[in-house]
Amino acid sequence: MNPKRIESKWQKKWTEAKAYESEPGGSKEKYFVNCPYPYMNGYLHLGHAFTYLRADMVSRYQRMQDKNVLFPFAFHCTGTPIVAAAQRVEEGEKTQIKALKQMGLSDTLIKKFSKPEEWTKHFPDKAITDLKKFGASIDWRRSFITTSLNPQYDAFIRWQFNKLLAGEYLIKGTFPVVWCPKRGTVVGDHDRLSGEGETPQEYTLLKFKGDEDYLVAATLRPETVFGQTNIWIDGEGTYVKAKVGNETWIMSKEMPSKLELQGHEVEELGPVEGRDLVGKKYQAPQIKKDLMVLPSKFCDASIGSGIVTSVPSDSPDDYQGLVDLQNSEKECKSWGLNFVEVSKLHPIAILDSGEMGTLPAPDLCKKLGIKDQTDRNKLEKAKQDLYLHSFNHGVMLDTSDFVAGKPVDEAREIVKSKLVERNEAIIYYELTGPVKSRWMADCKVKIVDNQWFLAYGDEKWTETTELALKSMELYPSKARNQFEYVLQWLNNWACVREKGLGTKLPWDDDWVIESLSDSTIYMAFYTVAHHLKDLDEDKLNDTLFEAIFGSGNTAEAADELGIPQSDILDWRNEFNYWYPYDLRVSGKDLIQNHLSFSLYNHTAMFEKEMWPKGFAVNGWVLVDGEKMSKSKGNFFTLKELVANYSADVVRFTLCNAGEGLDDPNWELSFAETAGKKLENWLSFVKKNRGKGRKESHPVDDWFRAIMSDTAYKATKASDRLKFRTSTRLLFFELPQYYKWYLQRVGEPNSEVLHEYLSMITRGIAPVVPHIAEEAWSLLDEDGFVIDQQFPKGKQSDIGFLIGEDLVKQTLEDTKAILNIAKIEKPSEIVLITSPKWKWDAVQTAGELADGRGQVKLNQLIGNVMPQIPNDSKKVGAEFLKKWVLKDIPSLGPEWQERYKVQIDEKAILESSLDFFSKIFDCPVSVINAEKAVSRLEPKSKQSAPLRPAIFVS
Ligand code: A2H
Repeated sequence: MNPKRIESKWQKKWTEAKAYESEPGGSKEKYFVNCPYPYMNGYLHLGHAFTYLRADMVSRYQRMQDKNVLFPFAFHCTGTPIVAAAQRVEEGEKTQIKALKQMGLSDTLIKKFSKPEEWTKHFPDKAITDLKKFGASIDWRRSFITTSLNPQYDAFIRWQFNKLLAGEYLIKGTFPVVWCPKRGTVVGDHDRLSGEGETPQEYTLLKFKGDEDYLVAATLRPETVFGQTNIWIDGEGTYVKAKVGNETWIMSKEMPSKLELQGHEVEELGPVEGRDLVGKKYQAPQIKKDLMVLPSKFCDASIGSGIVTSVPSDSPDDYQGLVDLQNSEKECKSWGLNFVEVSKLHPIAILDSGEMGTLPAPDLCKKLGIKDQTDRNKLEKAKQDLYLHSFNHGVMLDTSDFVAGKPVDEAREIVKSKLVERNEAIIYYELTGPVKSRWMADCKVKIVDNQWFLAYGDEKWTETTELALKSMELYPSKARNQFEYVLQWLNNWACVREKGLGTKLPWDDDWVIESLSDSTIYMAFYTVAHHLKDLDEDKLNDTLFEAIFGSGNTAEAADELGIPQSDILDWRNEFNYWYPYDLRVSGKDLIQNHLSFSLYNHTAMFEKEMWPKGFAVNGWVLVDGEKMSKSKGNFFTLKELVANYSADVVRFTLCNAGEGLDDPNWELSFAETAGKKLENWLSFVKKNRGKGRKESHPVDDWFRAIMSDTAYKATKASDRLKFRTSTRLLFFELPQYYKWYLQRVGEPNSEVLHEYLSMITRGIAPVVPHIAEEAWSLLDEDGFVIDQQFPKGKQSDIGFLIGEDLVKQTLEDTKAILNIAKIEKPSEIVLITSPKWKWDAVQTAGELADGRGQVKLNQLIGNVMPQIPNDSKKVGAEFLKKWVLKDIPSLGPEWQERYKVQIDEKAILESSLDFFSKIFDCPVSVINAEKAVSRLEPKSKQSAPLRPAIFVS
């Protein structure tokens, strides 16, 4: 078998048949699935492939559920990555050129890559080829690229932004943003080399008044100013003096440039040694007390202002710093400090942190046994615990003046405003963590004026979006918490940039819409993209888009644009037919931005009936348990994988990699053997098609039931996108049952065999469509397998399935016993089934079991013993003990289910006696334990329901 030949054969046939070109209409239900378009600065890789495969499997599965499915695809080019990379090529930057070389691009081509347009042509073409070879069931007619390089899409985004502006979803203002100082631009999540998710965080910068200058200290907890006892600096560090406005401030060396970016006029005056500040006094804001400057080791001169206000009641660092000094007169002396004065400083209780008390920091430090201020791990933990706890539970005490009695979260805002109002503090921003831009510069916070924002922080808009989320189906459903959290926490989003590819703001040419903001409703664009391709640019305006997607009048639009009204109506109907989309499949990293933004924008742009119906999120692909990365050498492009293994093997391995929110794992060993497994299936089909006996056998019905049950379970799993489970059931477990079936019947029934071949072939078609198509053709069936029904089934009567399990288990047990007893040729086998009282006892145990299936022995004994016949009480007690302590733990969580029906074990085994006799070549009989005569009696005690005792001689 040559898998590549098979794959290209079927791909060609699908294309010729236009199998994936979806048209609206017909009697079938529609199903629209999509996934985030990839960014076009490289080839598609294993990570993309996983998400796209999931979308493709859904698309194929839904099609086999008799739906009219649409699965479109497009390419994202917006933003700075492409421009930045092109510029690096232009500058001849070595790493960038090496990266392109590694992608296999020729030197002549690389030269062309100094133009961004070249990227937007080259990579989409390659991605289409790669995805076609991967067997993706995409309607390629609807593909497009983003940005002004594509006039249709460009006009669509302009329409969106005009409408957002009119609806007041866009606001203009002064906001803190993440900024690249090298390139002079805002840096969105996707413009970063590292630091995705980091944002500006607000601090209150407290001002401490001295004789000639101010010390400034950043705090996250302005409400604690009432408990200030001293000021911390890094005694070994160097600070700077700078003129800020018309005051002189002392601060860290890094701070002046940060203050400048945040709108302050700053002039550096010269260095100040931390050592020279120690012992000086400055007047603290709010409490107006002169506080002493003390040295500390925890205070980092490079973070914030490098100066910290000390609140030992509520800050573990501050408390421990103080204790350390108070424990060492020598240390105090070495800094020239008055030890007695330092010893007099005590924590002041300012707020009640509930169960953590009114002096939580001292209590916590003592409880955790913190050695000194260098005990960082413990201190960090203490800080974290306390910070959250106080915020959620703290209430201000009477010592805290105008906020006494208020909860901490409220007090924080009030104190902050008061201090700022009185010019005792300013608002100041730091990043929550380091961010490196694509231009390899360390980013800072900048306050920008006249910036445009999408008002995701708006309460009303958020409420509507929460409503949309409520009505959605999420896969897996436990992703809901994350979405709810993000909607709560999302703030206004800087949606334009000064640079990069994209669509310009319709009313202000200076701004380009950034990449997470021009990608929120494009799923709607797919529905008509192919119709708009040949339209003149002057017809691409708001009137047209409003008529297709909004409340515009089609007749008026036709008139204005000179387009036949019937065309516009068709397009509008096509949008109405496919929309809303049923499912968007994405990596879980996009929950916090793209997916949530998309939901917001849908509620702003469309009527309720058009809001998305489902999101599916998945983890990030690991390679043999490790993160994929170029430096580790485990980075694979889709192209090379398909070339190495064949599409179906890559699909099969990816499908097997995982299915929930956890990171899926690409196992190389699975990929190595998957081809053989698929090949074996083809050979099996070839060998077995058209075979089988015509007569029926009692066990045929059992196998039919197993097939139906498997199909039922596989459908249930696939409905929830659990294609790994579904494939395991159909491709790995069902064949095990088939093996047993063969063992029982010798030759399979021809209808059963055909159903078996057909079922597995159809069942694996969403995952490995090429092999499935080949197998389908071997079965001489009509049409493509991709257009057939996914196996349908129903949940089988458990009693029926269990009967055969009993036979199978008994066979295995008998073999094991003969093995242990070292009997090669038995002369007799007697199977002894359980007396009724044992069944009754086990069923009672099932009723008493808790959620995890566990049973309390005493309770069971109390319930069951009175019912056990007198002559069996002793055996009964032993049986119950063994059942609870040994059997239940080995049976698994929902063991009770299998004992709900008291099947007639004796009758079932009796009908299989021929089978047993044949295998063991000796007489085999069954009796019930109640009838066991003396020689069998000792053995009979060991019987349990579904596990007959076995006597051999
Ligand atoms: B907090 P983030 Cl009551 N070096 O203020 C070390 N720590 C610094 C610092 C620096 N250069 N600059 C600021 N900080 C401290 C009050 C407070 C603070 C209380 C309780 C907890 C607490 C009084 N000290 O912070 O992780 C400042 O101390 C615990 C989270 O760097 C500031 O708020 O963002 C906090 O760390 C900033 O922490």
